[in-house]
Amino acid sequence: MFKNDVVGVGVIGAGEIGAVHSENLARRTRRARVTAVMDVDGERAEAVASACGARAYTDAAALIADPAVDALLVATPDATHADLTIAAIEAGKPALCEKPLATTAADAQRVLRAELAAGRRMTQVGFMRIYDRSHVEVRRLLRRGDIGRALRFRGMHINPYRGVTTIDRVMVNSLIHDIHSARWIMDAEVESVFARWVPAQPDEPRSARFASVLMTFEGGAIGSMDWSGNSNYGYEVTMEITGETGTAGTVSHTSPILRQGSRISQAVTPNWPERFADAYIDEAQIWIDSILSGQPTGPSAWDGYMSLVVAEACIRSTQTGQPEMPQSIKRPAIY
Ligand code: ISE
Repeated sequence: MFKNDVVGVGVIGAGEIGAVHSENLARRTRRARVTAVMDVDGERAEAVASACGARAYTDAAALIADPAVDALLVATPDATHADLTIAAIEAGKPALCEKPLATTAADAQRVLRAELAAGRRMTQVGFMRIYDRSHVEVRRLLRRGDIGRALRFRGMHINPYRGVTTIDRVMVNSLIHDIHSARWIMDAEVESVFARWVPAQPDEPRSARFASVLMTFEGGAIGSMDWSGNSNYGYEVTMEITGETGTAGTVSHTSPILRQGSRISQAVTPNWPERFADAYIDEAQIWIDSILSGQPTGPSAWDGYMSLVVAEACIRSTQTGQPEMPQSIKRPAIY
């Protein structure tokens, strides 16, 4: 099926994350090559395509139909993710869809229906933190029983300033990572959420500077997620699990600790491409290997859907001021 046992990847969306994935797939991933790059901005498509030795497109349907494209990487604006992923499924081509899978749970459900019609999982969702080596190590300790039963999840997600955003977009686009991390590491669904936030602009009540979410999980564990949209120092993501006999947490930064002039200091990653550079590389390799083996792996469309179900419960909580419970459909057998 794959010429020379190499997967030809069509990248849809040549923006910041699309360029990261294109570079990784073209230069750092075994048995993959970028054969096509699409962007509505023809110059941007051409720039990324030429760097990969690929064909440039401005039309997604034409790229998806290209016989040199065996699989799709969807890296376009969030609102287009579901339609493009469905188009890939209907073309019989697996897709790695950047998070979020959609901007609503109902839209993500359309992707579930497309996979159910195809009779198999064909989509991996870009929750790349589960490939971050520090996150992988925490999960290994937890699964080995080193800290006993997981009782509490804590997620911290600190962003540098990238413009004013709303609390609704924070839940769907940014905290969606922490929601997936919580479900993944706790191996449990979220039972209830209580969300509060601090506006970034006093005259824009749903603008977001900080947000905090309290969570309960099926099985009785609890959790919290803290988000910032303007750190004034860089980018920091941590995940910490407290169990019956101890706590396991990720390492924020791996840069050297400098002791000098009566100060101790450590460089902080400026943003997500730097902090998760290795995770994106591992994510791409695992995705390509899963395509070649025919064994889907990683976050599924179901994970993409459930993360949005929880994100929408968080949004409801910001509207009602009360705890809210995620409401999902029954999990189909293929997931
Ligand atoms: C961005 O889209 C990402 O996926 C980053 O991982 C996250 O930290 C950031 O807040 C999002 O906007």
